[in-house]
Amino acid sequence: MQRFNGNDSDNELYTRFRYTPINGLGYEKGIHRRDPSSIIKVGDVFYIWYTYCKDNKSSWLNADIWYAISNDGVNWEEKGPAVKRGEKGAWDDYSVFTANILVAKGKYYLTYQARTFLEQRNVIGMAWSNSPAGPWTKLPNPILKTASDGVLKNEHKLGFTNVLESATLVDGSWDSGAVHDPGVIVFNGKYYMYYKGHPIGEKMYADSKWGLAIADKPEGPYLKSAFNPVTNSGHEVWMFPWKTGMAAIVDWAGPEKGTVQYTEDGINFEVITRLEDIPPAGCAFIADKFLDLKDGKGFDWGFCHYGRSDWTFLVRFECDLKREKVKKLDWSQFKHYSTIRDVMLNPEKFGVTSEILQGKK
Ligand code: AAL
Repeated sequence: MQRFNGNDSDNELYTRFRYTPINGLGYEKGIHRRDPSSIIKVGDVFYIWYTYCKDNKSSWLNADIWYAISNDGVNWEEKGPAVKRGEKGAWDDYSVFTANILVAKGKYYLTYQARTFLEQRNVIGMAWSNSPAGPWTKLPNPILKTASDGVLKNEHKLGFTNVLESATLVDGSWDSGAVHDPGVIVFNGKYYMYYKGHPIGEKMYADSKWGLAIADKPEGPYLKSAFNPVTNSGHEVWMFPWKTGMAAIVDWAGPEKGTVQYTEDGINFEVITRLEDIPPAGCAFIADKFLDLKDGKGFDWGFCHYGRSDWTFLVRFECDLKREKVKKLDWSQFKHYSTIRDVMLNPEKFGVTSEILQGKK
């Protein structure tokens, strides 16, 4: 009890997640939709951006950034490309993907990953617009790059191969292999871009952490923090204003995976609670994400992706991370309680059918 810091029911950053299909952006053979951005509301219309890819060799390379709109958050209309990859020879000529949105000073900014066909290490690009519906103007140069140390085998010749699957010749620092999942949040009058880094090294896929790069203006320059990495864990980045600071949902990689953390200054993070069944690549409708109010109120719905089917698709979730909202904590709200993922995936292997697993005859 000495290390007991409160009941889950009293912990404002504790929640369970409930999932429902999205009309218009759900499973579709032949198209990957993945890595959704934060959702914004402009007038009466919700907007979301995501990776759109028709290549079944990878769900994020050979891709562009598309967007969709909705009036109710459940029924969505896909509008088409927002930012497309560049001409052959450009630093974004192979893929633009994993976008996030920033709204600042009456303009809209998309931050995203970009790749050429030949260079395995990706960069982060930015495009801006006067309207969430575009047209988007790309900044001429990347706004963030990987650290340049570390050496990959055949680094400039591998073409399609993902950096995370390439052989390492020399280990590099924590964000030498990739700078991923860029997302900007307005904090203390500045633009705090959090991103995920992978090191060049044998275990680069497992050892991701998050970094911070700060700018005075929305379009940068973004300077990497001297305190990087600011987390010791975490895969897809998910930050939101919370009370006077910010909260982070730290998923999937590292000793503090599956936690919600709080930071008062944007640099020092502490674990507040643990969560299960976290939305993969989750992003939410965070109404105050760019307002810098020092009174972050949280959110109660968003999007994520399901990435283990032949074609990746988007899924909606509801949760109880909105301050002062009564939480739904009953175990029936958490359908994965008392389950095992491998059994759910292949029930026949365990001598049952999926109907039996769902409690049906
Ligand atoms: C996601 C994100 C980045 C990676 C890939 C597509 O989980 O972390 O976007 O590059 O997978």
